[in-house]
Amino acid sequence: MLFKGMLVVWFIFTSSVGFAKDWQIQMLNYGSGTEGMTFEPAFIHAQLGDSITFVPSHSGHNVQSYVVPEGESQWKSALDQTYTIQVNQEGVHLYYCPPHLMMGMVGVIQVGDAINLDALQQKAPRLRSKVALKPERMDALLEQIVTQ
Ligand SMILES: [Cu+2]
Repeated sequence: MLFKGMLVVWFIFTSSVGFAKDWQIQMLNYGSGTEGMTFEPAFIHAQLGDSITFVPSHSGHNVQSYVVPEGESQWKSALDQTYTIQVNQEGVHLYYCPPHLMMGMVGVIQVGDAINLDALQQKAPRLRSKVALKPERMDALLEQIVTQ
């Protein structure tokens, strides 16, 4: 009887949580590759309801959205603070670290399908124009967006 009850509890727990994933993105002065000032991972493909936490593993960083999916609010963290967003709209988030935008500290979160590609393609060049060092890093991130 006790075992059966535990199964019911397990079922309710897993179905209500719905396997939403908690992602972690490190904010780093140097990544695992050769790049300095980077989010790691800088591209993630999340699903609706997932949480994404930015971790200030190195100091001097924060994170701010530049493009968000339609219906989603713009978001911004405080310097050197852990910051979590939950993604509840489909589309692509393009974000950056304000102190290091010039050095190409930019990231992309795709949520489900990339249904806001038009808005993204319209706005991304303005952000890219502020990247002085290796803007092709940002291009490579945008190329990872999965389209149908
Ligand atoms: Cu930074």
